[in-house]
Amino acid sequence: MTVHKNLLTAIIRFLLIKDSRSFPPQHSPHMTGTLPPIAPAATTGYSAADRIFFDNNGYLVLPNFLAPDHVARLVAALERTAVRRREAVRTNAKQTGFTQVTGDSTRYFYILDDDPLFLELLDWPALMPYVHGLLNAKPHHHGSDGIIDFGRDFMTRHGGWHLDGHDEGYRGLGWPIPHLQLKIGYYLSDMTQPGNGNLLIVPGSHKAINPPSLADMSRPDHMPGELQICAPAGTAILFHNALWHTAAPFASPAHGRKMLYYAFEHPWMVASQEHWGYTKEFYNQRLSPAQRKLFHGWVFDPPEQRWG
Ligand SMILES: O=C(O)CCC(=O)C(=O)O
Repeated sequence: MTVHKNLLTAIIRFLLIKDSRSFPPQHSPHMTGTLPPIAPAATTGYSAADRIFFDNNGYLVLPNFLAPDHVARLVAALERTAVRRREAVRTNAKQTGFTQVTGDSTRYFYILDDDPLFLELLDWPALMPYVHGLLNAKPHHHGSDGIIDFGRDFMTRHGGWHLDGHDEGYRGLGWPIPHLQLKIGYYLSDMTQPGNGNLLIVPGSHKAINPPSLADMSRPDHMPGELQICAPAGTAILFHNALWHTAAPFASPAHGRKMLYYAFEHPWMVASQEHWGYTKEFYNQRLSPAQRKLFHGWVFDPPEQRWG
């Protein structure tokens, strides 16, 4: 009992001692962001249920997100641009970003100035509530790419599992890896069956402490817990940078896919250096006021002095 009493007195005395150290004056903390709002489903399509699903699983699938006629116009733009980009590769001409040519297949990066439809999709009104709600109320654009793949060009490809982001997926930041990028994949061809280069993910893996083994990552029969996303053309798939993902193998040389990817990040990140490849005219003249906000103010001439 005496021991307890002494201990209690010591604790009280300790709490009453005034701290004699001097600290520099502290400014009250300035909030540069707020928790994402949860928009009412009735007005935006984005709901609290979407948020919870994304938090727990690291992805969200929105089937038939783009209308069929919109998909058809995007496919035409994707094909037109592939022809132009392949020609730029062949002639070593300057292009924004870069283009990967594999046989007849083409994947090209930083596509916003390749076709007005690609720019229009950047801040597609139905998408932005998801970006605001899942990532940041003042998002910035991170990157974009277009894909036309023919199975015959990739029959020996497997593996490719990765996280998105610098330094092997921001892994140096520790666990859980923060949500720094939101990627959106748009299916533009029918991917209702597996084996079409569908997006292959491991649900919930954005919270995983341990990376898969190198052997698992290169297995042609894939990763424990994987999910191949089978969905129609027009589907949008949103996913967290720390979700393990890759493209599924093609079931036959006759299979194939057409896709677009867009990515967003926080406004205090610096985007990709490829953004400097867009022309001054693109930044100054082709972006709508809302689209300008998706880039840092310093890319404009004159620079816009603003935060976010
Ligand atoms: O090729 C694919 O569909 C996978 C895309 C991907 O891994 C990525 O954009 O980070």
